[in-house]
Amino acid sequence: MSLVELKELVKNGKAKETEEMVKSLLNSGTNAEAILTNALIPAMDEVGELFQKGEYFVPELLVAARAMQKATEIIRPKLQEMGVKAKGKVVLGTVRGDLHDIGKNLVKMMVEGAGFEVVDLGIDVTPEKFVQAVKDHKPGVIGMSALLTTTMMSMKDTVALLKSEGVRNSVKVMVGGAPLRQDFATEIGADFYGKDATEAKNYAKFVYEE
Ligand code: B12
Repeated sequence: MSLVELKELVKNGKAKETEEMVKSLLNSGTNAEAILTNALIPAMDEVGELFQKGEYFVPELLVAARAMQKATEIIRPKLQEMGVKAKGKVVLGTVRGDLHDIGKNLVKMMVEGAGFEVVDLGIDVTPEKFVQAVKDHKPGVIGMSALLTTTMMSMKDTVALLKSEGVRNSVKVMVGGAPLRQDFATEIGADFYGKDATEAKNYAKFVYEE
């Protein structure tokens, strides 16, 4: 029973075994922060790398995410008791008119896996809702996802509304989704275009480390 073994279980998406191992590690006195920092986060980092290299596909990501979720459910209350703070806050959503959320959920999983708090606004999120969430939650980053060429333009509207509501400078904007490219992100005034969930996570880390 070790953190190395736990990391392997999460990487391989063994949810039940992950849950049991986390419980027994806690019972034997391993602290929750060590479990998060030395096993769970590195596991998701490796999962992201395997995905980028083309060795893992969406199903492997999803089972790893489920194992990670089981583990975090158990340790979250312990972390709160210990006063461990999230690394930062990220607001995520799929844009107005768009119901595709598989990619957005993968981004959520990687960003949460890296120790951030994620406010997930779900699908079909209007520019008004994004702006309201920025005002309410004061995230360092917002991430918008779009899978339809027809809904991409809503990202532009959101950036414009952030500006006209005077909150554009308080938050970094990242965008992603299969039909997007860097030139579109640049054109609409987003700060970052990420081609996958790992890039999203790395950008959130970059923003909070700056
Ligand atoms: C699954 C799917 C659906 C499901 C969605 C289920 C769900 N809960 O998401 C359902 C059946 C509901 C659906 C509906 C429709 N779909 Co659809 N759908 C797809 C499909 C097959 C897969 C999309 C997917 O999940 N990919 C896997 C994920 C992991 O990839 P991803 O989203 O790109 O995310 C990755 C990156 O892009 C990035 N990323 C994503 N978001 C973000 C955000 C940030 C901030 C960052 C940094 C990175 C990032 O990270 C992710 C992980 O690495 C695609 C075809 C395809 N093969 O892509 C069509 C597709 C997207 N759909 C399409 C269409 C047309 C539709 C419909 C209009 C069909 C219809 N006539 O009803 C409706 C629209 C509904 C709506 N209003 O949104 C077209 C879009 C064409 C276009 N260019 O606009 C596609 C391309 C199919 C096609 N070839 O025609 N769809």
